[in-house]
Amino acid sequence: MWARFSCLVLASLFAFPAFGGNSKPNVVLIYADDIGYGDVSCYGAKRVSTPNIDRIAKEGIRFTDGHCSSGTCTPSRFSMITGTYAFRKKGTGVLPGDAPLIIPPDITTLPKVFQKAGYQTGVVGKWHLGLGGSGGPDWNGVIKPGPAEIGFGESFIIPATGDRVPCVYVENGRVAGLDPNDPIQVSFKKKIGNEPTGKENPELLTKMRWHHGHDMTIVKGISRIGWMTGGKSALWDDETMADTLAAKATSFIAQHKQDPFFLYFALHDIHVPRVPHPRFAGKTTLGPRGDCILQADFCVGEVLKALDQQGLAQNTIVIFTSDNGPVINDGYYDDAVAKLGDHKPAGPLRGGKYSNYEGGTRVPFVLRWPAKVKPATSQALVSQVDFLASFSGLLGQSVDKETARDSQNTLDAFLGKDPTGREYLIEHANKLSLRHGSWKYIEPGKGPKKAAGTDTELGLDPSGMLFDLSSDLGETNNLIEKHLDRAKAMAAKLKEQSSAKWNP
Ligand code: NG6
Ligand code: CA
Repeated sequence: MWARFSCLVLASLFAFPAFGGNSKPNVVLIYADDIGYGDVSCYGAKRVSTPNIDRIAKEGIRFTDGHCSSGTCTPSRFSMITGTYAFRKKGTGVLPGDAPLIIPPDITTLPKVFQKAGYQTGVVGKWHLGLGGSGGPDWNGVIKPGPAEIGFGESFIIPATGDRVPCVYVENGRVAGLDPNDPIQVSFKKKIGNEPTGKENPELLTKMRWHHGHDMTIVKGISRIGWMTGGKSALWDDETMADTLAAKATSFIAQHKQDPFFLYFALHDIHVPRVPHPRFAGKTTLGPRGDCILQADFCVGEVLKALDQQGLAQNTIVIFTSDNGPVINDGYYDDAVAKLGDHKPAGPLRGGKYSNYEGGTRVPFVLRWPAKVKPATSQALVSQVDFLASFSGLLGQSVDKETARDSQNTLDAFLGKDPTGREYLIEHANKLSLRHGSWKYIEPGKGPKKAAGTDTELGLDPSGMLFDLSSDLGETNNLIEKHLDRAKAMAAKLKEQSSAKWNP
């Protein structure tokens, strides 16, 4: 009997090495949309206060050099879920709302790592990784493959973005609240149905006017990207989106309080269209963009409250981070530019969403695990692409290097035990950059200095750029000529690390 007992003990130690047989921690990954490095108060924002995000930072670790993989949403999410940099695979840029699923269902993914370890897994919120097979999603039937096929046992998602049709939630593979007598049709190529559009009927834009793009079907007073018709009973309300998502997230937590669980809670805030609930509207001086930051913080607070209420806070890892840097005008007249004042959405960083500068991928990144992690600030270079290998390490699993090619086990950095983190990191926006310690090399790129429409600095220079972030965090002093040898060595390293394509 003792032999059997010790075998069991050994087996459980082997299975959960990092916590020596204690119960497995839950993981809640809260993924904000377009929230910049300087948009939350624990990173220095003064014009908006985010007490719940700040609470995670205060009770956990605040990373000052934490990154998403890309300057836009789809590739950042792709990298985080697959452990492979998105730029290795074609077709992983910002997707239309009717794109097929871009993650092959037969590879290891972040949620599958948890499933394999016996976790219940769920995704709530913005998806934007495509749905359905090569023909795209069947909006009026069962939508698959999708979240379930890549490892999420439960799902309640916005198919793409708030500014893309169809404006409906998809719950466990079906459009929620759809009346079969009013089927949905969607197109991103041509007008479909007789619904008014932002281009033809600007007088019907009761909530917000478009600035660039976003002139297609009007849904609930806002014109979007793409055309849709039908599905009236299933259309979401932009004002209640955050509450709807937060309620789904907290009910997932309550339902699974006895299980180990992994919840990927992908907020819609503060992506456009920024339509806060009336209780947040006008509560900052920054207009809807700032009000939606309050709303994002409220959602974080709902999660923290649910964990407290269920007695789960101690052994739950909560991460809050963002999918790309900030943008002020992303296509609607929503006062974000007019009311910006002295608020600095990227804090001390240059650029933002779409940009090769640090503002593109260096984002708020905080992690709390009261049972194991001491509160601290960490300067370690960490990336979301490493969640897959790091949680695999935590759960005693090996990583499939054939598929999760870029994910490294940086668990010690995530838990505050390693102050350095990654040796190298590739950042991706319209071009690739390489980080090595405090050095940053941006490969040569041609094009305008600023993006049309958004007015974001893109970080393009035909000769490439080199910065020493230890003395020049704002990337104002291009050292490429002064340190040509270093730039050449970094260019060679970047080429070596980025050239492999990936298409399983
Ligand atoms: C761009 C949209 C922008 C936003 C972005 C995706 C236009 C002109 N701009 O194409 O508004 O939707 O795609 O944002 O259509 S992301 O955060 O999901 O990557
Ligand atoms: Ca985004």
